[in-house]
Amino acid sequence: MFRWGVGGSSLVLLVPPPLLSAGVLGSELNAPPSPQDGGQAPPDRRPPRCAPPRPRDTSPGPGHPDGAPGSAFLTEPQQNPTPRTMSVLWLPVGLLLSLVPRGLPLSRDPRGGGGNSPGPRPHIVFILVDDQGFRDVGYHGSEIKTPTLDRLAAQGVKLENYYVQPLCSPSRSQLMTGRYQIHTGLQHSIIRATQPNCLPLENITLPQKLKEAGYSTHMVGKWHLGFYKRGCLPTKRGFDTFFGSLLGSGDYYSHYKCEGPGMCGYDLYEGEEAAWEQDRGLYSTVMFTRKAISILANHDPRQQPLFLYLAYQAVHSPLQVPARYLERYKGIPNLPRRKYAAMVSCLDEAIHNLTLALKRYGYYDNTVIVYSSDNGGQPLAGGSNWPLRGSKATYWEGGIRAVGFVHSPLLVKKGTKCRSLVHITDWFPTLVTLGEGTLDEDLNLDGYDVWEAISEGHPSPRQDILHNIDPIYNKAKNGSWKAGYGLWNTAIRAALRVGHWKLLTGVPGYSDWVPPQTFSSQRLTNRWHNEQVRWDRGKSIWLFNITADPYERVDLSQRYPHIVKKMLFRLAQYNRTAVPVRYPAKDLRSNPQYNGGVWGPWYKDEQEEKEEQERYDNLFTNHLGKRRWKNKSKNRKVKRMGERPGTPWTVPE
Ligand SMILES: [Ca+2]
Repeated sequence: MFRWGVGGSSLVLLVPPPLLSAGVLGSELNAPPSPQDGGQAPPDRRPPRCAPPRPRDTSPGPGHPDGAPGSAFLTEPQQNPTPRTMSVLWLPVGLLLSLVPRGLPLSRDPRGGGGNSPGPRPHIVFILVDDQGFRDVGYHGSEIKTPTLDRLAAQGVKLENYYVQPLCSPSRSQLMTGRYQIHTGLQHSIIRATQPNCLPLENITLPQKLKEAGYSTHMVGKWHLGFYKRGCLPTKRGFDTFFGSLLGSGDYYSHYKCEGPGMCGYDLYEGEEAAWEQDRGLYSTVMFTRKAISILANHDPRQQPLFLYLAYQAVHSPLQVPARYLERYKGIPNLPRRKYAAMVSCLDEAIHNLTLALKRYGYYDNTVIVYSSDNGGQPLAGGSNWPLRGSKATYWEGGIRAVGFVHSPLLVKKGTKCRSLVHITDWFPTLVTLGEGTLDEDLNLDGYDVWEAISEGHPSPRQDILHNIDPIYNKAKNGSWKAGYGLWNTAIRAALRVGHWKLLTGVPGYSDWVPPQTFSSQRLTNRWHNEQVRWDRGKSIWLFNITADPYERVDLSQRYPHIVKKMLFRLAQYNRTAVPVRYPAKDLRSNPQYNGGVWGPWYKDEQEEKEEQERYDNLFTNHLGKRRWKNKSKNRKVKRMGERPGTPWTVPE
């Protein structure tokens, strides 16, 4: 048993039992039992409602007695070409027409179906929650009560093979662009308040595409995609209106955010100006919900489709919550967990109110609600990803496998679970297509249109996910080119999913399983106490069959080296498409004291921007390229790749 102190309390670290037979995921995943691959999950005899597509040559089968993937790994990874648009209506036309309020404009027909498929374009409400752990929703077996989320998910489609990125800015950048981080330059960490950095302007955003398609676009809540110049602000990136914080994770009541000693400022905006008049001590979950409801009330749903991006500050630390929500959780002895649970309950109530408003103001029948966490929970701040491994900021499942569901009267198959791979980049093409916007090839999307997979249970077009390649995290002491068979330097932090398989290299992050912290109300058996925490000392490469072993307990990298090699080769292929990392040094001019006490743009003219761009272009060092040239491997392909342009460049921290 291992213990550490958390806020004066004691957090007990245990290893989960071998694939809980009655655990959270035991009934959620339809994993083929494969004892060799760590799979001991009970077989799920129910027919999958949204069965995962059989990956090309990647699933165990007669041709591959070891479950070895085949030629799919040798295929050049491509940025997703123009995703498919919907080929069928998701509701019978008659029923759709019955939902059309009088006066609603008819849709354009982007499907090339002759232009005779009238129907209202749906309103889209995207709810992004900050740091909600995989287990922190009622329907995943949590002690936290979330009746609204449970009901909305149960009546919609639960995404039970859904992935995001392990941190705030990375997930938000991929949601906004539909592109992997290696293709935007934001592959390293978050965008910090003091950095002259933001989502690069050459990327077209989701609200820009929906606005172009005729939507009224509104953002409420946390941005966290940079603000050093005005061109980075949400209202310059496609949103008609913005009310919220540029950073998030500030005080829930005062809306002040400190980035360090002497670096504090107000962080609440209306449009492009500080919303001082809102500084009334309102709890942000309540304040953002009221604002969202106000937007709904002041828009005519019959005249124009609406896109509302509601990005709550909750349930990220600091752990602050109105006292009345704490009353419900007196039985949770761990204080951070108790506060966190109360914050989730407040959020659940907020979404109940939002749903009521959607109905009251005439949106609901023609609305698609997407609910998603932005990354895994942080156990030190009350979150729980149990029984998944790892936590927020790691590439273990606990960092990237997220709570997510879609709720909408427009879904064809309601009350189902989608077990197809879905990734946060998929919302861009999915929602733009739903909104009948255009998806040009030059968008170079990594996401796929997954609407038919979600709504109708069709196979998903997504076969793999590049979780990330972070060339700045390149010093795993056990990593080497040798460990990567000369194909990849395993000192570099990277993670890739292909079909059932997941490969990790470098240092994936905190690697333990953190159990629920409510021992007084849980029946835990002593057998959990007898297992050893796996520290994975000396390793720099792991392979898991996630379908059979979702808790990443059995590393198969030694057993299946041929699969490892194929996945390493694929990582190297992805790496060739990467752009330089944008991670500039701190700029002290960002201090709010120079900006009227507010976090906000500090670049004042174009000359400054030009100089910054030149610094970015000229000063970065190509660490990866140098390492490749030092590599003694005889693999000619690797040497050729080192010569090619597009190798990630890194900037010293
Ligand atoms: Ca987050």
